[in-house]
Formats: sequence, C-alpha cells, structure tokens
Amino acid sequence: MSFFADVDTVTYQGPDCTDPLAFRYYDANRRVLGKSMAEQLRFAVCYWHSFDAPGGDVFGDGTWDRPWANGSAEPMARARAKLAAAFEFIAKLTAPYFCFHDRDVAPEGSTFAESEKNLLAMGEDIAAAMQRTGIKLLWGTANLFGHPRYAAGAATNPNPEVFAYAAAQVRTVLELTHQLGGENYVLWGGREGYDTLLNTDLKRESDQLGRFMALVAEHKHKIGFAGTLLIEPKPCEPTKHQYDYDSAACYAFLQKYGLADEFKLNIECNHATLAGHTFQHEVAYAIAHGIFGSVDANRGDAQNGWDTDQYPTNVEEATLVLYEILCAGGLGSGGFNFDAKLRRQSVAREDLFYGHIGGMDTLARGLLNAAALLESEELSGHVAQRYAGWDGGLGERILAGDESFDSLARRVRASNPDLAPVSGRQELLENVVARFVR
Ligand code: XLS
Ligand code: NI
Ligand code: NI
Repeated sequence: MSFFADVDTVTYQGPDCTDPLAFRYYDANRRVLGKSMAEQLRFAVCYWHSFDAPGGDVFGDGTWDRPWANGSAEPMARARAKLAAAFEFIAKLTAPYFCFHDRDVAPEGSTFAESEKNLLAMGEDIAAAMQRTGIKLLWGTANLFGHPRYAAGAATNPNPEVFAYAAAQVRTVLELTHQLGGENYVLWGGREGYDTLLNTDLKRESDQLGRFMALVAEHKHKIGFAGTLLIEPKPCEPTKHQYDYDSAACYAFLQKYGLADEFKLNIECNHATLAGHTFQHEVAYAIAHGIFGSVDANRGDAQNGWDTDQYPTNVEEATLVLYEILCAGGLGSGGFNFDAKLRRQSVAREDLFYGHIGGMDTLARGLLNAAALLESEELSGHVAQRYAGWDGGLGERILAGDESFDSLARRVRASNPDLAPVSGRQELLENVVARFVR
C-alpha cells in the first residue's frame, strides 16, 4: 500500500537547489557543535494534523486529500491504512521521530474497554512499523478534549467521574508510550480552563489539575517510564482562560503542587504569541527555571488571534530560539515536533511534504546561524560584561545574603556613587544578530 508513490525520499541538495522536494539546508549528517543536525534538531512529524484531521474549519468541511482516512472501510482498517500512510510519509521525509494522540491512531470504541483494545491493537502495528523503519517515538499523549464527555474539562471537570475516565485514558497511553520506547509524554491542557467564572470554582479546578498531574508522575515511576513528562502552555483556545497560560504560569503551578522536578514544558511557538510573548521568551523562561523540555514547532499569523498552526518560516525567530537552546546545551530528550497543519486550500498530496520541508529547512538554518552566533561569543560577551558586577564583590555578597538594608544604606551614604546609565546596546546587538541570520 503506497500513498506517496510520486515522491522519492527527500534528500539534501544544498542552498542552490530549486527542487521543491529537496532539502536546501537540512543535511542530517552534517556536524554542528559536535552533533549531527539530526541529533541537534530531533524532528518529529505529528500524526493529528498530518494524517488524521480532514482539513475542515468552523465554516466548512474537510478538503484535504486523505485517501487512507476517507475510504469506506471499517474503522480499524482505516486506522491501519492511516498508519501505513504515516510511516511512508515520515520515512520519505527522513524525520527520525513521530508524535501521536491515542485517538489519532485508533478509533474510540463504544466502551472504554473497546477503545483501549483498539489502541493496544494499533500499538502492536505501530511497534512493528517503528521496528521496520527505525522511526522513533518522541512523545505520546491522550486526547482529553475531543469527546463531548470532556466539554467541561478532564481533570478540572466538575464531575469526578470524568476525572476518573481521563485518568484511565492517560494510564493506558502512558503505558503504551513506555512500551513503544517514547522519549517523553505530553499533557496539553485541552479543555482545562474555563469560559465564565459564573459557573466555575477556580480554586477547586486548580487543585484537581494538581492532583491529576501528581497521579501521572506516580504512575510514571510505578511503571518505570524513564521519559520526560511535559505539560504544554497555551493561554486560550478552546477555553477563554486556559490554566496553563504560559511558561511562567506553568512554573508557578508545578511549584505549588510540588511537581517542578517531575514535569518540564513542551513549548509551542503559536501558543507563545497568543500569550503575548515571543517564542524566544517562552523558551528562555523555561530554560532559566530548569523546565525546558521540547518544542511544538509552528507559527501563528501576525493578524489572526488564533492558533493557526502554520509551518515555521521565520529564520530569525528560529535562530534566536535555537541560540537559547544551544546555550543551554541542546534539546535533551526533547525535539522539534511539527504541530503544524496545511491551509484548507492545500489539497495536493505533496503539499504535506512542502510544509515539512520548509519547516525543517527553516530550523536547520536557524541551527547553523545560532551555532555561528554562539561560537562568535558576540552576544554572550556583551551579556557577561553587563552583569560582571554580580560575579564578585558587592553583587556576590548581596546574593549570598551577606548584606542587609542597613549595610547597603551605610554603603550608599558613604560612597554616594555616580550611577549614570550605561548603554544597553540593543541596536548594536540587533545588528549582530542580523549579520548572523542567513
Ligand atoms: C493544541 C495543542 C495540541 C497539543 C497536543 O493547541 O498544540 O496540538 O500539542 O495535544
Ligand atoms: Ni501543540
Ligand atoms: Ni497548538
């Protein structure tokens, strides 16, 4: 069964190549800062946008060319055809990883037991496809937002029976992720938020969410899953106020419930911009607080205030984000997962290749630029110099707790220092970045 027979394996052909089905920058084996590009970027294809969703929007039906999903075959046969399409596509793209929700890969049954049976049966087929192709699992996740039972949330639902159902669902998917050698497990907040406070007990919902996440961590340890647990910040959509608003809100939540050592963050570019932040800020904040985990690579639209999930095309943004990640020592167990989808009019079979090739090349350029910027030390040198006062003397004593308001006041009174501002050099530094963005 072949769905992409017209496309050969995508290869690196260099920046001058005009073949739209070739990489111009992503050269998997090229060494960058001691690792191959493949190891530095750890690309993953997401199952939901790429193979499951039909391409509809709130005004109209699906348009995408998805022969594996549209056939009249019974649901498990459709799931198997979708699996064949997915692994053929990912192998031809040469992406080393994939990500999935339970409901992307297997149909929901009429009972919980039947849904679980479907998923575990597809899990065996997935394991065989992984074995055959060498494609690995970056992360698995449970869809706790699509079914009407989750309309008022999963963990934060006013009905504890819904919490229990969600727990049972996550238990199954966490165990399957473990069996498939998944390197992370993701929990995006789905419908964990609210639309109006008139019907919402915000404190209770927060405590419910904290308890749910603690249960996930407990079960992870019980089954010996060594991967990283990730939560995914998003400020709004589908609810008006999502609880996992941004990196900072997630950090506060994890600390409050004693989970900061158990979870890291899966940061999505478009969610960052919806929160009024830059992608770079969200990644940098997570790194600064020791909770950076992985990335959902996409982009929003400068005018549209919703999660448009477009493929990344901004080389400067990619450069700045990769600079932060490289400074922090790399992605660790995380990766760049393309949580991105085609536009509704992109109905040709090869469009899925164009989207991913563009995204992979954008991030590969970002990686090369960021590595050069890092090696030049042009930014880090400025920053180090700017804070040098904190490396010893007064700065060091303040942070060590060896100074008080009284001692500081005595010091200022005695020395009456001249504290004229020094240039922050923003324009100079922007020009440095511009020189490295190629
Ligand atoms: C939705 C989220 C979702 C998660 C996985 O906005 O980005 O796709 O990444 O559940
Ligand atoms: Ni996402
Ligand atoms: Ni999203």
